[in-house]
Amino acid sequence: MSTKTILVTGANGEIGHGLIEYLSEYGGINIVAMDIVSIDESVKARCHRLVTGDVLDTYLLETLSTEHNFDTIYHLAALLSTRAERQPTLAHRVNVDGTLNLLEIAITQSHLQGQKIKFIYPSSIAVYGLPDLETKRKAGKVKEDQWLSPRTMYGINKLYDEQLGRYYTNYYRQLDAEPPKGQIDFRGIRFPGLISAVTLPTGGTSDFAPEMLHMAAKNMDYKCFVREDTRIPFMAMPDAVTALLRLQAAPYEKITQAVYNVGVFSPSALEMSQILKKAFPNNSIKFLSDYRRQAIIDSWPADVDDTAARCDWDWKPEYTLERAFSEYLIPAVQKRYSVKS
Ligand code: AKB
Repeated sequence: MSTKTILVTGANGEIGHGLIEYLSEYGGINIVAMDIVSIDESVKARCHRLVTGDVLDTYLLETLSTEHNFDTIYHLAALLSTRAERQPTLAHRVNVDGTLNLLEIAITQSHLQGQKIKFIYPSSIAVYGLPDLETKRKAGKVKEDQWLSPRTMYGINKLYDEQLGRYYTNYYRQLDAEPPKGQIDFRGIRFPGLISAVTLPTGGTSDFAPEMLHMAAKNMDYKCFVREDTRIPFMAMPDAVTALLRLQAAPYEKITQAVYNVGVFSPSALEMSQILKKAFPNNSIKFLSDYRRQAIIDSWPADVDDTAARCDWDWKPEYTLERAFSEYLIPAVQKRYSVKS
């Protein structure tokens, strides 16, 4: 079996941790892990090479591209929605210019190797923008082409990046005498909020759910920044990683769209707190809505329609709400923080 080299940007982030753990167990893969901060010890040992650097550093990216033949690029680096609202121009640079830089590296790689380079991209439910709660309630499971008027810088960046991916896959330099066709195979997933037992996200707006879990496990009270009736879709981290790997592995002819919804469960914030209360009865969870962050969450759909992912590449989550909490999240955080319930 020939060894493949894979570039992972944002390797030290939440998805990066989970993805690298799985990839390193496959065998036959050299992982080049890049992040702006130095990479955690638990991830380091699993990688072929560690690169501390910025996706805006084109010199660094070009150097990497001369030193490795990348088969696939997982471009995970991004500023999430809450952080992006605080630093919108920085977010635009990292989320959009950074993605453009990586797409250019993928093009260079495909010239060098004479083959298509897979570009796997985590987009987000933040690309959706529902105008009010009544519309959100009526919209139900939102399809990929509905309600695409995001109200956050992050959502706008993600939506535009999806379009860049489509452009680089289908229309790149279309006016050249001999347009170079099909050099990039861009595939994106619009992730819901993600909940991991191992890491805590930073700078997201769906963070209330993982924060609630980790605070409960640490036996600490939590002030949840959204209303009790708040509802957006979520997914357990192992399913998010499986989705990326499954999309990456799907035959080219099966892929019918640049980006896919994947959803699993959509409990309200109150329902989630009740599940946690049963496992961790000693701490309190209070709901003190921050109206600005609430407005962002309210503009995201209550659920998504993931029929296309199910049909095209057999997407099937393993962790339903019940299994996610009882078999993965709660036991893993109990172990992590050694809390006896
Ligand atoms: C965020 O809250 O910004 C992210 C997301 C939903 O993409 N977790």
